[in-house]
This record gives sequence, C-alpha cells and structure tokens, in this order.
Amino acid sequence: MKTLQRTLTIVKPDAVRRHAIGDIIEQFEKNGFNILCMKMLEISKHQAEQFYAVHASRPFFNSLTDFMSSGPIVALALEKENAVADLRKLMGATNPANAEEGTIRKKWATSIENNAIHGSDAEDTARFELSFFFAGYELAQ
Ligand code: FUP
Repeated sequence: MKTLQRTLTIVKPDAVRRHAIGDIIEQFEKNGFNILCMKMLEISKHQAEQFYAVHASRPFFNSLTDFMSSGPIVALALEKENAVADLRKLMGATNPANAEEGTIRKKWATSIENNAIHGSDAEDTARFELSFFFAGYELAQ
C-alpha cells in the first residue's frame, strides 16, 4: 500500500527575486509531488524567528531571519510517497558548493544563506512547518 507523506517547502526571497518560482515549481511537478496548497506572502522578522526557532542559538540566526523577511516567499504544501526525503534530495545540499548536479540549489542557490529553497527535514518538522503556513481547513483533502 502506498503511504503518502506531506512536506513544507518555501521558495526563498532570493529565488523569488531571480524569477525562479516557475522553474522550481516545475521541478516539484516533474518529480511527482502533488501541490496541495500554495501561497505567496511576506513574513516579518518576528515570524521568521518563530519559524526558525530551532536555530535560535546558531551564529547565522540573525542574518537568516533578516534574509527570510527581506521579500516575498512562496510556501507550498507538497504530497507524495516519501515526500520529506525526496524533496531533500531534489533540493540538494544546504551549501550550494556541495549540491549535486540537477538539484534546485545547484541551479539557483548563490550561497549557504541565499540557497533558494527550504524543505522540512523530518516528518515531525513537516507537521509543525505545514501548520505554520497553512490552516487545517486548507490541508483537509
Ligand atoms: P537546510 O535544512 O538544508 O535548509 O539547512 P539547515 O536546517 O541546516 O539550515 C537552515 C538554513 O539556515 C539554511 F537553509 C541556510 C541557513 N544557514 C546559514 O545561513 N548558514 C549556515 O552555516 C547554515 C545554515
């Protein structure tokens, strides 16, 4: 039996500025992800701090949350079998210098911070992150 899994992805402000939204969403569809919900929005510094709370003690936290609140982003709820791991594979390594050929970060990321895309790193993180951006009624399908 197939077990569908959901994950949260964000097209980050750098990728939106570089007009990469369409290309990145095409990659989701070509790689078998169903798009359940999608919204373009801007988040405040405070909201970025809440989203990335697990990184609060890291040296890059201030810069990361400035960056994530620096312009529009696109948040999507994706679904497929093995969605969390498959999206991580499609994204590529956090640092684009280490990203494999054919990954979204290899194509669009310009630095470890301006790395084009976010994807949940585990099933429990995905639950928190999906509920951060989408209400229950939006995900009820
Ligand atoms: P990832 O899950 O690949 O997005 O990476 P992490 O959860 O380790 O980090 C979250 C975000 O913090 C990254 F997308 C970019 C940023 N970051 C930095 O800016 N500098 C670092 O040294 C590590 C991460």
